[in-house]
Amino acid sequence: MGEIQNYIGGRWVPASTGRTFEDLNPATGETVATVAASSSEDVDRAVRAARSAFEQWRKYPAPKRGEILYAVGQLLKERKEQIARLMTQEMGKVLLEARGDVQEGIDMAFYVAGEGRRLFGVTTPSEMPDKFQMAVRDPVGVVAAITPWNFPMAIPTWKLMPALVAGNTVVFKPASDTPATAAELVRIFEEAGLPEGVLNFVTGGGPEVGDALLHHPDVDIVSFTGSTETGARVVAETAGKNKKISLEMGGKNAIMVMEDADLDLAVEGIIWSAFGTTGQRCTAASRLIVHRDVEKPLVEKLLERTSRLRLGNGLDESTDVGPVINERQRRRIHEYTQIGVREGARLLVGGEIPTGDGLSRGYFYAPTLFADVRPGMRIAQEEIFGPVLSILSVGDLDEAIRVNNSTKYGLSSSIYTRDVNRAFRAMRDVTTGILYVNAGTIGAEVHLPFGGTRGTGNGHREGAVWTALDVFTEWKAIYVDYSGRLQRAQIDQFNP
Ligand code: UN1
Repeated sequence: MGEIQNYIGGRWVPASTGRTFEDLNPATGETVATVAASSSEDVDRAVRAARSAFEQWRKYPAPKRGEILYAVGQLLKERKEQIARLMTQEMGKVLLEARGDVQEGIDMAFYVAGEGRRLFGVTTPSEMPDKFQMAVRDPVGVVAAITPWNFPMAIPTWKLMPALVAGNTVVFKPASDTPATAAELVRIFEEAGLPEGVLNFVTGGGPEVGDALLHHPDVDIVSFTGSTETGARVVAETAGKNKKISLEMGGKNAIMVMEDADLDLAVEGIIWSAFGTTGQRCTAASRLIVHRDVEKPLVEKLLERTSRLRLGNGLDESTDVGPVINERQRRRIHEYTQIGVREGARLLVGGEIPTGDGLSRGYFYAPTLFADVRPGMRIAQEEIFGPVLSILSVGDLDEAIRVNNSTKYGLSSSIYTRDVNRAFRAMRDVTTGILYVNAGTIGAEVHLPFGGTRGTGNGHREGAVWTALDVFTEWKAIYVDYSGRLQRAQIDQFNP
């Protein structure tokens, strides 16, 4: 069992409160680590450290900033297995997926490292003679990175790495359910030679640490991934404070299966997207929109596969589905399945807290399928964030797309069809930020834009560095007049 402290100005220090909280293993209830329970005082110190490091860091040559990220990538690669095991212990996802989560961090590190030698700006000709002009990206200042527990490595790297390569400094607040993986990442940055104060790490609750970051006058950017409720709070608390806000929130992602689809292929994608990570991805499939001609055979296959899924501790390589993150989330999931039953959906399997061997001490929930779900039902509209799939049937592609697009979220969708015309129609008409053809709703790669429309976000995208940089930089337009005389734009006429 370890102890996790804050990392401020290049030093590991306990919380100013002297208090700690426990990081628990959701599969066993055992303590993984004790963690600093910080307050606004710790946040203030961290923000000051970040602010004073900014002046030097913004002038540190960008290719050299990128080289530090490259070293981070190498260290992550060396420690992949050890970090994955730690992640499974504190987060619960099965080892195979924990390795994937660390791999996503490695991919991000190597990808963004190269950005140190790009950070492209724009040049464009002037309307005047003897005048040069360009636009360059400037770092903004201090970034508050507030991250969720479902991807304890990947999501922090999506935020920290583009922010740092662009020359910002960072205060990183990890989710209180997964601070140990986050602390490993910070230690690796330290080992890789990141200068003091450039990355700071403060653990603790949302009301204490999160709110203090939102209110701090010296925080320039808040990059948040988490629940829609907390995202709304980020917006409310920062209103009128002139901070840049980037939000990545919920999803109600759907897989559409057309009557011409390869059903066996679709079943693989549905099981993986609905029950992988125990349904706790923002991109998890929580709706299946199926053409009624193939509903019966598809649902039979799904039922068969779902009832064979093995629940258990994610460290056991034979486990398919780990626990959910904590008791509060499990209660919420169970409330939703009861709502589904009350709304008149037909519970096909699951909907309960399982009682098998070795499951009693963890927060397990049985993979759940609901049929006869109508588009307006709460289980078809609200994010559940657990292993619950709602099945809706439709008569054609247009209806499938309409149902798909009709929720307040807009993150990920998928279509299974063998007809290229239908695939292209879906590509044109689906309004989510991510769309998969003949694959499930999960599996985004780091170098494409990640994010969603409507209530999923506020217009920003992570992942792809060029879109991430729109959050972490400001454009500066620069005009250089080398004519040696006054040239007045829009007024002086050019005479050849
Ligand atoms: C999330 O859904 O919370 O696309 C992040 C995926 C992963 C990242 C998911 N690469 O499923």
